[in-house]
Amino acid sequence: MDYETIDVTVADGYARVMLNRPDSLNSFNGTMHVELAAALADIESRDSVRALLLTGAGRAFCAGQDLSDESVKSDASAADLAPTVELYNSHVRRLHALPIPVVCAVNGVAAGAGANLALACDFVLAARRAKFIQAFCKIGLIPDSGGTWMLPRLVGHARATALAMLGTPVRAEEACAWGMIHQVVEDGELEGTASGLCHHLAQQPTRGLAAIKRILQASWNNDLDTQLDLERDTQDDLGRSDDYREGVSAFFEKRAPTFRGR
Ligand code: T3D
Repeated sequence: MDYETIDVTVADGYARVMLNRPDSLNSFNGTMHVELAAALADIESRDSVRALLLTGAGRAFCAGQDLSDESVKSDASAADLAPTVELYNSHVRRLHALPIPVVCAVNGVAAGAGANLALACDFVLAARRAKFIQAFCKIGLIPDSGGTWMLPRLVGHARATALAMLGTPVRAEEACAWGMIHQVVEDGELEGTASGLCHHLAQQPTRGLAAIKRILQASWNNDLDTQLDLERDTQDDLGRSDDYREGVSAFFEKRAPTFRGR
């Protein structure tokens, strides 16, 4: 499919989605919202796509909402932001629920909803030059796109409060030390490292990885007993998968497994 504001390619078992409005730091206008939603739906519908890489074109990952877009411009009357926030909510819900691993390669600054879209991904890799900015407080807003849910879970309440209220940029290295992201990569190596990770993930037992994603998410709302029961049921289900049989056979045959994601 051809898009105007994003580039989408599918190869090597994974999809790569690049936000592509570099002149406005890949901020979201209405078209980009529609196109990202369509691309994610398309990716979700393809069994052959077993990982997703999300990144940005140019020097930024994403500066959040395009503040010059008609949909959010405030004039004398109040701006009606709920419809725009709902668009981000649908992206976050979809990334969170996609039954494949999602890798975000944060190639530069990630601000506002751009930062929180990145944090909604399963693996966040950031170029050393990248910064994460909860820019919302500078314009009188709260961190949206799941920010108020993810930040305290990732970095704890005290740091989440400071990030949200001060909007101070967090450098990639600091974000990694705080447990906000998975890895910092040298600027010129980000694309290669992220592609290598996606290539690896696309050859793994996809159903098993999807179950890991689901069960870790579920743990936030479960007590230990409930989670133990869920682990038992999930393992029981995965024990019937082709990939489990293949993994065990390969182990005893002392060869590399060929997982088909089933
Ligand atoms: O509002 C709602 O609908 C609710 C939903 C909210 C979701 C949100 O994401 S709210 C938060 C929106 N984002 C921001 O507030 C961030 C605004 N941008 C910045 O603070 C800075 O641009 C950055 C810290 C991200 C980067 O700074 P810097 O110095 O590297 O670049 P710059 O010079 O500020 O920006 C470069 C260009 O991109 C510039 O355009 P120009 O002057 O070259 O023509 C700038 O206006 C444009 N740009 C950057 N961010 C946005 C933007 N244009 C529109 N919207 C943006 N968000």
